[in-house]
Amino acid sequence: MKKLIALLLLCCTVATLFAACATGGNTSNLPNSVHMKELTFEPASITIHKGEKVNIVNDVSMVHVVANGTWQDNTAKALTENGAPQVNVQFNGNDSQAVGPFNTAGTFHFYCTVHPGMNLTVVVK
Ligand SMILES: [Cu+2]
Repeated sequence: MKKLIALLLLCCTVATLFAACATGGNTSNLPNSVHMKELTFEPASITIHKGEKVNIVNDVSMVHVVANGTWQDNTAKALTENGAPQVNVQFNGNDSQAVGPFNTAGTFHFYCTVHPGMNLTVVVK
């Protein structure tokens, strides 16, 4: 009987540790996640609710710099859009950061300043 209780306790401890690890470092499955590949955001457009953030997950071992603006053809255009949070975030590879919160409804444009054509649209409802 004592052995059984000890075994149960061990199982509980392991399960608790596992759960803590699963929720600790990995943010790739949070709601409102946008993934960055080599040259693209996936999805390239995301719709969220007012007050929410966008969790940007860099799936590759590359530097990306996400800021307010857009690529038009191969020309980088910095933008200041009313109601958009100011974003200028560097990713160094296989990392993630949340941007926002987005407190104003509207359509906002972000780009990776490093990679031509790498655009992200955030629609806030
Ligand atoms: Cu990039």
